[in-house]
Amino acid sequence: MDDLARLVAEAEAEVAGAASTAQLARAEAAYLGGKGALQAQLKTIGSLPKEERPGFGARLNAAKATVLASIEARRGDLAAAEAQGRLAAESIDVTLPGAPPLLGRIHPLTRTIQQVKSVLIGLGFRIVDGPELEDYAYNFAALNYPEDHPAFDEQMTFYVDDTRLLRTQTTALQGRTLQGARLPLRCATVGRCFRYEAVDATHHHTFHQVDVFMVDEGVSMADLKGALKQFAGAMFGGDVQVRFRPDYFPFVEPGVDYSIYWQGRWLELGGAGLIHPNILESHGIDSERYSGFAFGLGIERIHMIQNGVTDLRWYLANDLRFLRQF
Ligand code: FA5
Repeated sequence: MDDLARLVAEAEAEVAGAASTAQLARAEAAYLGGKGALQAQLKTIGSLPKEERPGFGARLNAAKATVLASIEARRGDLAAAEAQGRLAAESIDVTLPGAPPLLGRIHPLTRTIQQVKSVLIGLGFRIVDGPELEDYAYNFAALNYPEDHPAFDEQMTFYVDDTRLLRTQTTALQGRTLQGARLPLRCATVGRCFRYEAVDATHHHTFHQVDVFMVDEGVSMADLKGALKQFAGAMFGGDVQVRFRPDYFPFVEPGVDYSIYWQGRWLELGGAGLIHPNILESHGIDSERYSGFAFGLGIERIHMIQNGVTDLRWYLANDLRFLRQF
């Protein structure tokens, strides 16, 4: 076997043994490429006697054509097999059960807030928002808190600097709303409050309140009781009785805490009363002519009563086992 025949045999063996189109491409370069073994044979022509040169050229061309034909045939087979492999790897079994997308849901407190707002709007109150980072003045001073009164200690406060704090009660919005207000006025606000408290099953450092107040001529405790009865009835359902007991808040006179009779028991809900005349007067409202009521309560407390939740810490825990129940 001469050099040419040996090269063709070698090339064909390599082509037949190529396991992939990439390996085949390497074999093609090794024999037919510019620096390939068969191409190199061209350079030997010069060393041959003149009469042998045409014959050798023809045999070299035939050898290259033979190897090229083998490569093309092998490439066809390998490419088909590789395409088949890709299809198999990427195939999807359409009969498998689908993976259900994880659906989010509205947080129970958000839903309670939505319900509270919609009930209050139905009762004719306008929903107003106030800042969580509140001026000391609105949270305490404008609400008739006497300087150095023990009431300050009742609402342990996160102070941010000398004049600002994290509001301890949504009642803080009252002063902002009464400023330059046109009467009559019926407002409500819902939002987060913060207190520097020991956390337990009924107290958190972060919680939510709703505050409701109205100012008009001749507003009385009877109006307050009526509004509370309507509100509680809409929130809890059924015929709800409301009970007042005297309590002290600097911003109401008289001040009460109120309970509702619901499903056979008395439940304490929050604080209420008639807006203190000092507050009305400080906003230029004639307290001989106008009066107002205010009540406030915890949003968590509402959801706990509605759903029999016994520990308020769950609302901030973000535990899906709890949240998925609502
Ligand atoms: C007040 O905050 C008054 N601003 C309520 C008020 C408004 C009285 C208008 C008169 C007129 P009190 O501190 O009791 O009152 O809080 C009211 C409600 O907020 C409580 O009944 C409770 O449901 C909720 N609350 C208070 N502190 C916390 C706390 N640390 N964690 C969770 N809920 C709380």
